[in-house]
Amino acid sequence: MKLRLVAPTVFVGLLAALSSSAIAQQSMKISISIAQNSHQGVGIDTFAKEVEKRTNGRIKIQPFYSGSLGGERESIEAVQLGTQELTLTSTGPVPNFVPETRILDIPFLFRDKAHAHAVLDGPIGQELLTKFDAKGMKALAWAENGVRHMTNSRRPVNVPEDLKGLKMRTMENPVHIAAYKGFGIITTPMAFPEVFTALQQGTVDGQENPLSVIMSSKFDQVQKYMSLTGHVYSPAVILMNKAAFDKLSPADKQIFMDAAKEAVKANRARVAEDDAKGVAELRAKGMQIVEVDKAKFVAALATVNADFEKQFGKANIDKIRAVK
Ligand code: EAX
Repeated sequence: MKLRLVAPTVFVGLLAALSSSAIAQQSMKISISIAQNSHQGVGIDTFAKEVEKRTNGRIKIQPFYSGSLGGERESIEAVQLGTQELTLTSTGPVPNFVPETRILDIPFLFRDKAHAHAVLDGPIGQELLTKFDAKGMKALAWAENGVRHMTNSRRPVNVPEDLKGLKMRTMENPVHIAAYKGFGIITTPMAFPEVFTALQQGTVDGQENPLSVIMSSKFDQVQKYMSLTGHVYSPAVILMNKAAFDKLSPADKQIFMDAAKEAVKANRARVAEDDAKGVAELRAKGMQIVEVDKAKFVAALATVNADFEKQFGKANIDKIRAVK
């Protein structure tokens, strides 16, 4: 008697379990090193939403924020190994994996974001994306971190000479480190999740990042001065473990590429929003904002730039500069 009552329930339960496992066949992780409420958070949330929608829930993307799976270098390593399928990362630590990308992080290379988009979305950028293949990664798309500005807790930086002797956290990026040394900065490479505490405790005087990162990381709480140096455009990239990508059906591969495109659209739109309101917002939070004569900062890097031309080939740099 009891059995007859229980059996249908068990049966229905079993059916539900079966069909839900048929729907959610696969789950993948994607990470960023900064907060969810950011240009990168919007990017990976959009990616997750689009993949789930376009696969009718067959593939679920789980987003992880604030470096909870590690900093950017660690995330790239995890993607390479396949312990994590996806990450969205700035190009900070990328040259340590794909040296060809170093050229993108040269200071004052891009005139503005539109120029950067034209290069990254055009033949030069698309060719660079293929360089990740040999390193066990499929680069789905270039995304955006933004135009970087300098902040510190010591003094207003009006001219390049004011940077001399400042101890600044840099990304683990060889091109940035060389350039900032050229300014006379004492460079301290550090993974992003450690930066807030390092600024708070005075381990370093300053750091440099786009307005989007400065705002979403609340650096205004630990940094008094910001100079609008716009010294380098910081690309980001959506990376996937190559084997995991190769395992997808052709239709799903297309879905991942299309979802990445949507993610980049949302990510760049948020950067545009942040850049439009960032200065006013950070000023309202008490930061002292310094407008600088950019030409002086460009001039201060003349020697370093001559060095980059030798390293990367003047023709290659000129090719990027010439993109309209
Ligand atoms: O990707 O490490 C950095 O300064 C990056 O700009 C930040 O983590 C966002």
